[in-house]
Amino acid sequence: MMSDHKNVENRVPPGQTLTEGFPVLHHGTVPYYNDMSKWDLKITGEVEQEVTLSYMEVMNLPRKEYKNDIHCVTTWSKLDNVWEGIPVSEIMKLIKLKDSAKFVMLHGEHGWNTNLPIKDFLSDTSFLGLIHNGERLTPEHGYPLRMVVPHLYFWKSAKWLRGIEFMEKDKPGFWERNGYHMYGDPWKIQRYDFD
Ligand SMILES: Nc1nc2c(c(=O)[nH]1)N[C@H]1C(S)=C(S)[C@@H](COP(=O)(O)O)O[C@H]1N2
Ligand SMILES: [Mo]
Repeated sequence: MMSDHKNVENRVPPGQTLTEGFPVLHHGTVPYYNDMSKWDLKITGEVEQEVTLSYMEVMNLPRKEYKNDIHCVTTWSKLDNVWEGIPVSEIMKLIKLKDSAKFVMLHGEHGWNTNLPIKDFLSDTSFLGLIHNGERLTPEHGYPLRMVVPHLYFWKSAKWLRGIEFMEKDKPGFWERNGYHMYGDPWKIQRYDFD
């Protein structure tokens, strides 16, 4: 996929450098699954009724195509990603939120997590990604399911997504507890908690 070179300058946030590759970045080990009957996606917290979706239930949810640019806090940006993913609105159809739900904690495999305001989670540019540039997510990039929140630094895009927890109050996730910004807007260069 070619970049739209005419507009590249206004698509790259300050301090970022373009990459054509797709770097792999995470804490801990890559999960390899051989039995998807043990995999599920849990929707918990400030909801009327918590929901657990099986792998097949998730795979059968409606999908859409998305195109976006992603910006990693370690300063690489990758333009023109094409994804197939599940709109957040499809997840929201399965639950009834309580009025108290104001923030979301995304839970990856092995307890890794990241927090964001509910408004950013519900943005119609946010989705649960399954396919990137025509290929099923590799284990390194989050197979079978990863969150994608392209308007925030890419660490908010939890790989190996296993849980969506709605919260009343904001709480720091893994990198947020380790000095990173609670919000992480690449256009405001919100890399660290003091930014
Ligand atoms: N579960 C999980 N998701 C994660 C991470 C992680 O350590 N664990 N790292 C985040 C960070 S810091 C980045 S930059 C992106 C990297 O995604 P990529 O490896 O697909 O480029 O994943 C994010 N999602
Ligand atoms: Mo990152």
